[in-house]
Amino acid sequence: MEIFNTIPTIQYEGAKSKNPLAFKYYNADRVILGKKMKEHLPFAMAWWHNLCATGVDMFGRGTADKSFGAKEGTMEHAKAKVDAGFEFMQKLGIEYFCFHDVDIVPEADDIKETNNRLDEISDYIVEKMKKTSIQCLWGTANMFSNPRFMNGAGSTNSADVFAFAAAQTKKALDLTVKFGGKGYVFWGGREGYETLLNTDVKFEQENIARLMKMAVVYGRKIGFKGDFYIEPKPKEPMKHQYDFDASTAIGFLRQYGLDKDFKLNIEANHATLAGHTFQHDLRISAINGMLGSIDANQGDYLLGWDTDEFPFDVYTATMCMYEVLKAGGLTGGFNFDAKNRRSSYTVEDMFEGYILAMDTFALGLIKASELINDGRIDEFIAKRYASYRETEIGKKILANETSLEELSAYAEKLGAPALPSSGKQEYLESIVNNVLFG
Ligand code: XUL
Ligand code: CO
Repeated sequence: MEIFNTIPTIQYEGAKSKNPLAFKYYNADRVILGKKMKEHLPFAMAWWHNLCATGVDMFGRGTADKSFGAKEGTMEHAKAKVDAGFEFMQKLGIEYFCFHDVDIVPEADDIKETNNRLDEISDYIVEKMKKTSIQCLWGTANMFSNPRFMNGAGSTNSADVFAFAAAQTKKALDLTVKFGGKGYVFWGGREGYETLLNTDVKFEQENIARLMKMAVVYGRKIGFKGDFYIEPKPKEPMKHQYDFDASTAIGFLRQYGLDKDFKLNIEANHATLAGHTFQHDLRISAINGMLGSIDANQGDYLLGWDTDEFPFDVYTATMCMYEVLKAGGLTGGFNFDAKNRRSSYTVEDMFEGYILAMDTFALGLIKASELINDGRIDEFIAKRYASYRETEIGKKILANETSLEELSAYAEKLGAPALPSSGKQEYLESIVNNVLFG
């Protein structure tokens, strides 16, 4: 039975189309830099926002009806969400989904019962996957919503809660493998703290690493060949989240010997909450060989929290795709960890959010490829560091063949060095506008 019966399959109609239910820029088979758009942009639907979130906020209950014709909190509802999700993805041409364990079934009081429900729903999902060839991008365990996780999961002060988190991680890994998922995510959830007056940071961080190591051992044992990911976020829900940003997460992974199995899942709105640009965290991940996957959304510069908006900012999407293209693509994909605004509560809004997001990233891809083909930025950067390649002293520095003594003797002879060449930021920004707007 068709659930979204007022919505057609969404087609590419081109930039001149005024049809709200059509793509203006996302043309799946269009080839950009030798690859189809859909190969550059493996888009994923986030189960939680799209099929579960109703627009509840601190001041009011939900506005959107996500019952899909079934009673909330039942297995019938869980199945209706599967039906709705697969129809939604098919109508948009989305080839992947991402999920938390408790997005796909209502959580029971007892983990054995929750796991039985997960077995039942995952059989149902696998059937749908076979029929549609839709795949799983990544799975994860929700170890932050239930009150037992108030002090964290891996970082909790309770050994029993730690054991419970391990049990949920095990099951979520089983499901990810059952779905053939490419990745497994650890978003820090409540792994952080509010005050050092009650917190042993070293103890907590070591315990998070223990949980992650057990996940790697178990995952590899059951045949998980994909990447584990940390998804950095600086704050919210905790004041101090341990996985603050890409640099912090990379340092943590290296410290605990997890860097061979883990990469990062970079979320735009998390990077901006950390006081970085999205592009910054992508670059830091990429240069460390850890750019795995992306949670594609955007925040609001006027609001200091995680608003998870559908991406609309073409400059940001362009610079994101510039990083992705330069990194040679993602091993993961683009998960729209985004939700409609509370007052956009209709079924059309659900589709229009994804159309906006997919078109924004398609535009970003087109414009990033144009920036690369234009070549002026690459050329400028290459010239900017030329003194290291073109002068004797520069070559020595790069070859690690000099010392403070030698450089100090050189500096004395030099007197005052000439100013370095101009950074030309305004000129470069005008190139970006020129490429974007012609
Ligand atoms: C929270 C967030 C999560 C993770 C998965 O800010 O981004 O939805 O992506 O747990
Ligand atoms: Co996310």
